[in-house]
Amino acid sequence: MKKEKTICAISTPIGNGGISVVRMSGPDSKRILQKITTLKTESMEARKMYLATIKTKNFKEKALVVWFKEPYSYTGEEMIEIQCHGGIIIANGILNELISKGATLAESGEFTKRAFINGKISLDSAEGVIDMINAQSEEAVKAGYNLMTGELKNKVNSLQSKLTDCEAKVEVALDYPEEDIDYSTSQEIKTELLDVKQKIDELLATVNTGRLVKNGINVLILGKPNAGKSSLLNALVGYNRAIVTDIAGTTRDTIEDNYTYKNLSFNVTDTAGIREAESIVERIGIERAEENVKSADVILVVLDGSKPIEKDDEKILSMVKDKIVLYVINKIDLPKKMNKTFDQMVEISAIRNEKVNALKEDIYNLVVNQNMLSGGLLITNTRHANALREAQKSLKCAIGEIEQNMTLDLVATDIKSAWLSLGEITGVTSNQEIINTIFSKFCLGK
Ligand SMILES: Nc1nc2c(ncn2[C@@H]2O[C@H](COP(=O)(O)OP(=O)(O)OP(=O)(O)O)[C@@H](O)[C@H]2O)c(=O)[nH]1
Ligand SMILES: [Mg+2]
Repeated sequence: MKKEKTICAISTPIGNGGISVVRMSGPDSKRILQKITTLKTESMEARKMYLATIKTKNFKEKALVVWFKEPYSYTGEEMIEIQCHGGIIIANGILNELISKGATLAESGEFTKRAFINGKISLDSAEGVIDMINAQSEEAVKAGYNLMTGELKNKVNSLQSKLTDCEAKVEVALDYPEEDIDYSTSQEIKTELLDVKQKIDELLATVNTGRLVKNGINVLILGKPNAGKSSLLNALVGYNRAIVTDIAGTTRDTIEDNYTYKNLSFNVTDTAGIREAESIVERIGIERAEENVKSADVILVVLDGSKPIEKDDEKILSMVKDKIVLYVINKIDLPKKMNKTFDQMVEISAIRNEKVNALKEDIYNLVVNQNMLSGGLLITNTRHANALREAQKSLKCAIGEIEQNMTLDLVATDIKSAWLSLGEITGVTSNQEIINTIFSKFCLGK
């Protein structure tokens, strides 16, 4: 068997800080460490921290060193962690020294990939790790944690084992073709398949909430020029992100920022005021605003409350049909001239920061299904959702075939397909290319 390379990387962010962590994983970890320290690595005990002098080509450092014995480590291999003083020069110097003594610089996500290959974690758990790291809100951390600790994996494994039982029953019947499969056996299989299908339905029902939790809620601000859109963006994010002037057409491009509310992340996009524009730059800006309508989870249509509805407002009202819309009547500090009311309407003053929190609450209530935020399992990953949908399709076929008394070979094939699709979630049936793509999106040193 080919000997694995020993890899190393800096696992902490590059920059000044209290400490930096340099990690090494692979069969030569301890030997390589020995070459750069006076510590007697032979007598090290696993998972104990040692104060060691580290010698590099150009400097010495006092660092804390831990050895993890195979297979009791993150990657499942021999591992060394060196906690040195924070700072780019020290961590880089140690890293280069490890490389000069035989280690190889790790690729992005290679530690976690090795953990997966060595059976320490499933593919979905690995994705949970990266979701935890990239989380923009506390709810996203919770969802990542559930994934990382195997909630989905356990569910998928139990569904797969139910399918294996069904398949076994079908195979038995196939082995005795002279005896027709009796009605009660086929009903039994059907009931079990329906049960698996139902459980997949329940998981799929969480996809939308899962996406909102993981990626944040896309809030798009639309309105005619000078309605106060950029003032609203600033009020929502809590600082002067966008330029505000009394000149109509101030914002030309889309401007994005985000805020958190009730542990969720909201991605806000301010846009160019919509009107019949003469300038090419402004027209492109307006097109961009229009393109954003599709991917918005909620649209805030900002109307100037100190003016009656105008032609430009009418155009905007027609653009947002079929979308979740909240009508924001701005400038309530001025005498009211707005002559129209809406079902979903909030009156605010963006520049005085009045009722902006109430608006945040309304946005939250419009898009968030609170029942689904009880800390339960959410499907946050498109790859998982697609695998579940594929499994669902195969199950529907299998159930239909049983109902129509079709040949059992077909039923067996479809049950197997559903099983294979589910296996892609945990990685047992995923191909190498998919696995490589997933890990390449990880950060260096993870
Ligand atoms: N009185 C009052 N004026 C406001 C309020 N919000 C915004 N304004 C004023 O309205 C003008 C336009 O504000 P912006 O936030 O730049 O408006 P906008 O919709 O982004 O405009 P464009 O970028 O040109 O499309 C500025 O002079 C703001 O000070 C408000 O709540 N009350
Ligand atoms: Mg603006």
